Amino acid sequence: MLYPRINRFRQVIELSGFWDFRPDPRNEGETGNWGRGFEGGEPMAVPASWNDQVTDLRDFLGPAWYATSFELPEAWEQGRLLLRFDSVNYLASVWLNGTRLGDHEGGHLPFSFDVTRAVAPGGNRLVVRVDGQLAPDRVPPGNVPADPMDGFFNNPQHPAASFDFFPFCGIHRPVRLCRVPSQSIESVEVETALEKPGGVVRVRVRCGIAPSTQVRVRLEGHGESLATDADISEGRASVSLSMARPALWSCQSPNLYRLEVQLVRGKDAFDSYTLSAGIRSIQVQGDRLLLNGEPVLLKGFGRHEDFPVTGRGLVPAVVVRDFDLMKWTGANSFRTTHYPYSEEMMDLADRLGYLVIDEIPAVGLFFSEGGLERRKALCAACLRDLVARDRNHPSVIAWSVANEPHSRRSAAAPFLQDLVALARSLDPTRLVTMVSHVGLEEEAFSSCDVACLNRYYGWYSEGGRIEEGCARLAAELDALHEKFAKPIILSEFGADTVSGWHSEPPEMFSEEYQARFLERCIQVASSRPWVVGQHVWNLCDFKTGQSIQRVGAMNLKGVFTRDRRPKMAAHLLRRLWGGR
Ligand code: GCB
Repeated sequence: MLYPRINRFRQVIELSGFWDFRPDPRNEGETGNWGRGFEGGEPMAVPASWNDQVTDLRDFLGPAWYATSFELPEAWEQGRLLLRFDSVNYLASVWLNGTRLGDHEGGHLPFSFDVTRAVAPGGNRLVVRVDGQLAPDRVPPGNVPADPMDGFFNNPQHPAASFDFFPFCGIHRPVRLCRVPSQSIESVEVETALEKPGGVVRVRVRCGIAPSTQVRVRLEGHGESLATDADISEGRASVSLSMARPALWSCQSPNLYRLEVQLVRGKDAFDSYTLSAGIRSIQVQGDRLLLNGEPVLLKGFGRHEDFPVTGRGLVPAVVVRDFDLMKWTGANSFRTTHYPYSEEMMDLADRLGYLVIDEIPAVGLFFSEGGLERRKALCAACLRDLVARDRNHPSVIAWSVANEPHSRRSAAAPFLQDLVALARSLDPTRLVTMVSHVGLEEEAFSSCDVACLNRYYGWYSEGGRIEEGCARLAAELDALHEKFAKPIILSEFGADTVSGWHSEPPEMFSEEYQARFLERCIQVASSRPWVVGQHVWNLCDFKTGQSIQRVGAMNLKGVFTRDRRPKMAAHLLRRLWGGR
């Protein structure tokens, strides 16, 4: 689904602002026809989570109703109108002027409705029902029955998520009304490759079929200006553009070209879509990870879309701030733990030269109960939508199909292997991985390009004994490498740390302990050339549910606090990674 753009053929109205909001704890709204409109709404900011805006709603996960109204500009009565939601967590049902447009399941990916006929020339009333409750048959799941095989995961928390972040709910990213030509560009897929004698950019376009139309593709930048036309057959066209000496995209030089796709009839264009294209290659060769043919080490973080008051809502300033903090530490990479991030964040990753492991919201997957087929179908749908959304980003180097699935059950390996195979078939140009906490027992590692391992020896085990923890980490990394014979990313390691708490010698929860812990883990990883990535958990402290594991309902493993102030460990990383 194309990200909305404004140009001479395409217009966008953003519907962000204060919407009317009404919780529906007794689930009366559907039978009471609240889709037509409802009384008694209170103001609620969109985009943002509702949980931290209003005291009484902190643990309320829905259902709840949002409503807003808008008038259509006169000039918009021509063309096709799409209503696009960038992210609503978790289940969204949408009505326009009393007509139910449809539903969408899944919290972090965009969906849209064609509202050309539903929209009225005068006033319009848009109503959205959001249900973010936790249930075993959702992805990610919640309220999962305890399983003796899962040890750590049986720690109850409130709300009962089976993942370690607060289950924020609401309309989390912008809602936009988009006007496109009645026959328009529907999708653009860009693939780049380094082939002798230079670089190739392949572009596939899908569009509404318009008679005697051609697709024109123009690539500009870095002293090049290439253009080519292609015929459309059954709504599809593809072109290849070659360059002898392309300006490659890399972390140090995130060179981007401007790629414009037009639909042309005769001499006249009637639709246009522009995006940035970066030419780079990514591959695994033996034990090494190669970017543009050169070994690369991923230095960076897991992160969360999480900020005070706005919860999981998109705050563009926080996106900029987080890139600034990462740059300051010298990081060049992150994983979208544990769900797809905003499209705005992915755009900045392209511009700023970050290498991204892009993850579907398959966190806390379990395999002991019924409902496996439904969970798998939801994961597959997320993967399809994520690849469709993010495949044009040069920053994305790998797809991650799961984080810490409860893989000790026999149903896990085939489930995960099928997802890995699906990712590969959707996009053969990138790496595919999954993130494990069972290590040597993770059978699905054998089908991945890179094995991602989360480890907290010296924290959840070997507490207070960093050296013992690191010895165990070293031994396990060696065994894993021996068994799977592929590069490994240490995809999480970290220690909860109360900002301002000090102790020497270092004790758990002190800034000294976190700094020592991270330094030693990084030494273990760095002394093994086949450990091609070190992602610290976490960039910033973030909100979780309540449990005895989480002081003040916070995961405090950030090297920055939730309001983005550095702990000692941030300064350490900056020294180790050569930050600015
Ligand atoms: C993990 C999870 C992450 C948690 C982290 C922790 O392994 O992947 O979601 O937040 O551990 O801090 O326990």
